[in-house]
Amino acid sequence: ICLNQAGFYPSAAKIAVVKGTRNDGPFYITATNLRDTLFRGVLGAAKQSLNSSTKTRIADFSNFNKAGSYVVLVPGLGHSYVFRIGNKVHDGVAAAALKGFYYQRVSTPLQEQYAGKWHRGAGHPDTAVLVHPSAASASRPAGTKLSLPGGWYDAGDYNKYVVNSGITTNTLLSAYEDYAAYFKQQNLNIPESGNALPDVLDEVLYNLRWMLAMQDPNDGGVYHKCTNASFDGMLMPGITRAPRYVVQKSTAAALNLAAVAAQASVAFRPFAKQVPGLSDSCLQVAKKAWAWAVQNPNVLYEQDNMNKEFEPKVTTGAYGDRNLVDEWFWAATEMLAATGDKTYAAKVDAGMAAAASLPSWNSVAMLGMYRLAKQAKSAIAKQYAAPAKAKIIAFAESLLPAQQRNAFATIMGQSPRDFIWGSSAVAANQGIALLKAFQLSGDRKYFTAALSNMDYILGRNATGYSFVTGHGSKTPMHPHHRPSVADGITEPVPGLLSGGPNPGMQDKCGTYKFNEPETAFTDDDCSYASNEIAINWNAPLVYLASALEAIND
Ligand code: G3I
Ligand code: 9MR
Repeated sequence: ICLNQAGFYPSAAKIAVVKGTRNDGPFYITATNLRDTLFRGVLGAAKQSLNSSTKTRIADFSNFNKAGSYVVLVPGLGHSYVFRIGNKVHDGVAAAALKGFYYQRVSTPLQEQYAGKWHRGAGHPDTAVLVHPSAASASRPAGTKLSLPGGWYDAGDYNKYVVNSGITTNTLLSAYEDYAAYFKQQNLNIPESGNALPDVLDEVLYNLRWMLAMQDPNDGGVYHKCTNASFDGMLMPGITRAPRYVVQKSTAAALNLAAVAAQASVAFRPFAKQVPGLSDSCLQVAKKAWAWAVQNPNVLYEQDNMNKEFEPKVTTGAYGDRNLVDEWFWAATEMLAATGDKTYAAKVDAGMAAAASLPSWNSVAMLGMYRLAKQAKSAIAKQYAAPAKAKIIAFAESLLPAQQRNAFATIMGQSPRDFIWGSSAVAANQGIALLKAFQLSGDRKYFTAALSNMDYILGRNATGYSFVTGHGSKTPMHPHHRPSVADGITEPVPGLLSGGPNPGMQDKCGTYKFNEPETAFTDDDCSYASNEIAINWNAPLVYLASALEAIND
């Protein structure tokens, strides 16, 4: 019996899914003593999943809305985990997902008063990062030492990638822009809690300062990543002393930094007292990165080619996007919003024709649509708001019909193609698109649909896992996350979103029990393809959970 293991808002749709079709009679909502029956329903018709051989029946108890803790009981089968009905059922997940970023901080010790039993020493200092031969320039020859401390570890590995930091930081800043009041009252118990910045901006700042430093001030170009030559072993951060490098500059990195720095210049502008000069520096950096990209419009990061030419070979994550049309578009929308300058309009025009699609690290056009639909202060930007809004709503609308056919009654899983590396983030990003449509249209059906994907992430899925570490009754205990593997603590670092089912199973881990799209998941630390964690997956979880809380409030 699969359900959202955190719970349900009193007025929301409430669905549990019974796997298998043998039971077809009544089901009950009982108190946690399994005796006091509070609601009786009848299981729905058998459904064949679109994404595996699984068959299900749906237990719909939406009409039951009394606050409390309960289980779903199916005679002859058993009962579900305990769940709650109440307001704020996702408040804890929202905070934990954002706190997850604190645990990913690279160059700072995590003190016990903030990190609890997961306290640890500082990770990589990154104060003497070497310029890799692929990145050598006249002013910074190979071997030059750069100071690039801070930022978040990308994932279960210990490297820092500008491209993936881009969408991540954008998503967190957008969450703040869209639901500022919610974030202003949030206390994450991080070292900066209690200062005049909302915690979400303090956390973003920790990464932003590193991103800004990835620009070469001599020419405005941006190094693609700050990395070890090869992945560190499964050890605590700060233990290994392998040299760190910046590799070649890339257009994708320049455009990601331009977009994020432009967005940050707007977001931090009201906080001139707390972070003097930051907004202006961000805009300077953004303009210089853009100018570099204009001069170098299609410098791809092709790691294999780079390794044919330069030593040492670099074998860490590539984030090697080959199509930059969407990066140009996104960066142009942020530059336009931050400056109102019509020089950026040409690239916006060029990107407007594309159909809206789900955002991911290598497909960011939708981030530009979100920007255009929202922030239109200047006359030149205003003209794009209506078409962008129409595209976002059309995209959200296209997600809706599959929920009826879906054996788990979620938006996630409208087709097997939803189950890619990091599928949990597909669910979360669909949720964001739906909430954007809700914000733009006021139509509650999009909110309801987004909530179904929160249900997916927290347990109403074919694996039965809540994919957020530490949040739910059945959660990943062995994520591919170096600190969680190496720290000797039973529970993994909390608030991290596991990648989720991925039939690609590229890790060739031996413990997958199932291999169909929605079941190809194994809670094993060898499984980086289904059970790693990553900042670009956690960020949409932060957005989704926080927005649901803010809207339901
Ligand atoms: O773009 C193609 C698409 O055209 C094709 O239809 C599809 C079919 O499989 O594949 C698509 O490429 C995939 C690509 O992601 C883009 O989605 C690859 O198969 C897939 O292997 C690739 O996975 C990426 C993975 O790194 C391996 O490169 C993940 O998106 C990405 O999240 C993951 O990121 C890693 C970093 O490299 C290192 N740090 C950890 C992080 C998370 O695991
Ligand atoms: O730990 C790495 C993980 O963060 C990446 O997502 C993954 C794919 O690039 O690679 C992992 O590292 C593995 C490497 O690719 C192959 N040897 C085993 C490494 C992990 O144990």
